[in-house]
Amino acid sequence: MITKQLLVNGYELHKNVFTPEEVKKASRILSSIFDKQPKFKGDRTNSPGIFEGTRQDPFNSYPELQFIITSEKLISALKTSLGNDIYLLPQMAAHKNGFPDWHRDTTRQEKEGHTFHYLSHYNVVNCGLYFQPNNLALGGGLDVIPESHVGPDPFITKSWYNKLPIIRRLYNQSLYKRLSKNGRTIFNDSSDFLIFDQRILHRATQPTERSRDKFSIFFMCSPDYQSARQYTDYFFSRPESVGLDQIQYRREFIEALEHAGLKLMI
Ligand SMILES: O=C(O)CCC(=O)C(=O)O
Repeated sequence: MITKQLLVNGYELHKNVFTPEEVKKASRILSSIFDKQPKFKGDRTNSPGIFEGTRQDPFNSYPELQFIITSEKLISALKTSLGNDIYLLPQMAAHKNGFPDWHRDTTRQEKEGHTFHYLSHYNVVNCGLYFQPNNLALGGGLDVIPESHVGPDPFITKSWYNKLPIIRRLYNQSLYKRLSKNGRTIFNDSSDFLIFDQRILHRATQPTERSRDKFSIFFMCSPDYQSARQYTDYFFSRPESVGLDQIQYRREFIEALEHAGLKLMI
C-alpha cells in the first residue's frame, strides 16, 4: 500500500530515521571516501560541474556504509511508504557537492523513446539521504514541484524547439522561471530520509554560499516487480552501464538485504 502523501504529492519525508551518531559516522566515512581516489567503474572525482564527485554502488563497494541501507528505521520508513514488498534497484550513488538544476529522472529515457514510466502500474521511487540539514543559504536537500509526477514532462519538447536558438532560449527561460516560482524546498534535517517519485520535477536546493560540503546518497526502489524490471533493464542498456550488470555483490551485502526484506534486482 503506497501512502497517500507519496501517491498524491509525489514525495514523503521521514523524520529522525538516523541518530546523530549515525549521521556523524556516515558523514565521516563519506568524507574520507571522497578524499581518496575512486576505485570503481563510473566513479568521478573533483569534476567541475554539477557533481564534484560520485561513487557508484556505495553500500556494496564500501562495507562500512552498509549499515545505512540495512538500518531498521530506514527499512521501516520504506515499508511505511511503499508496503512490505520492496525491490532495490541496482542504481545507487553517493554524491559530494551535487547541485543539479530542475529535471525529471525519466527525461533521458523518454528522449530515447521509452514510455514505460507512463504505464498505470509503474512506480519507481528515488530515495535520498542527506547528511546535513537543508537551508536556503547552504542548500543540502531537495526542491520539488508537488504533484508534478503526474502528467507530461515539460523537458520533452516538440520539433519547434530545435528550429531556432532564440526559441529554445525563451522556452528554457520561461520553464526554469515557472519551476523556480512553483518549487517547494523540503527542509530536511540531517537525520531524515526522503522518498520521491522518479517522475517528480526536482532540483537540488541551490546554495547561495558554499561554506560546507554537501554529502548525499541516492538509491532507487520499487514496490512493483514489473516496474523494477523495466527500469533495471533500461538502466543496464545505457552505454555507460556496460559491465555494471556484472558487478560482484558481496555475499554479506546480499544476505543483509535479504534479512532486511529488500530484494535486489540484478
Ligand atoms: O543532489 C541532489 O540533491 C539532487 C539529486 C537529484 O536530483 C537526483 O538524484 O536525481
